Amino acid sequence: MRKAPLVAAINDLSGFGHCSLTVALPILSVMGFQCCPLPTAILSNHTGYDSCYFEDFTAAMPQYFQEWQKLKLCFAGVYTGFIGSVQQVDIVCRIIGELKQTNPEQLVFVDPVLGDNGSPYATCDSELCIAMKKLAAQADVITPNITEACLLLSRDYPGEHIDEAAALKMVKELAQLGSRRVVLTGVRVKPDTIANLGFDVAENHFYWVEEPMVEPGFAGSGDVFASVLCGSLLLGQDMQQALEKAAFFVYLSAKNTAAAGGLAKDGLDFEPYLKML
Ligand code: PXL
Repeated sequence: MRKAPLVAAINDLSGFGHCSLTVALPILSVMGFQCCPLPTAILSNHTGYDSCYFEDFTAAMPQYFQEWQKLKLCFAGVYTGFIGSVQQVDIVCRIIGELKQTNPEQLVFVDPVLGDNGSPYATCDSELCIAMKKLAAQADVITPNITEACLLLSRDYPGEHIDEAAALKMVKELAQLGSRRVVLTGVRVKPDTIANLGFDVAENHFYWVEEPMVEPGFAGSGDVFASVLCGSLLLGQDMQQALEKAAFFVYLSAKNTAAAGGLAKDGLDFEPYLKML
């Protein structure tokens, strides 16, 4: 039997609330990868609740990674999510550099987690945005939502509802940050749908995927979308197929979570659908 390819998942571990590593681990596992977590922080639950326990993992990250280096691991991909400080971005950039020496072909997938619905997360300041641009430049794929796109492009947030021309323009500007492919997530061109817009720089080609919008918007939906997209691209699927799979999985999970009365902050109950991946 073939050994499962390794993916290094650099993200926070939030014990409850369906986001970051608790989303990436099951999704990448069921898609056939050994998902190796490198936590950036450990939380009891994500920060969308009234309170949480938070343990910053910055000081441990270099040593933790050096132990992986002793094991001479070869990763098919590195997938980054929530990174809480400029110092952590520097550590992650160094890690990506070292991993690329072992496997120059490795997919570098960066979800530039900075904010949502027009609000930057508490950890996000202008220095972190500048640092995140540096990380985006090292990526093969970046997956900002509109809030994150505006933070990366230093421009005012226009709301989630933007027209198609504005979305295409935004994606092209994001590509100038240096990644080979860009996916702008959560684009609300029509009132009842939610779209994801991909752009491949080398092919100069746009990809557009749309699903019905399910209210309320569930926390961590972007993490579920990014995890499925990352797994699909690593499996060699093309951008259109990968976007469709990720968008449909989020839609199905959201439809059923909403029908069961799930709370927006508890995230997507995607577990019953994992086998579809
Ligand atoms: O899904 C984004 C995210 C990731 N990590 C932490 C968060 C959030 C969103 O609130 O709080 C810790």
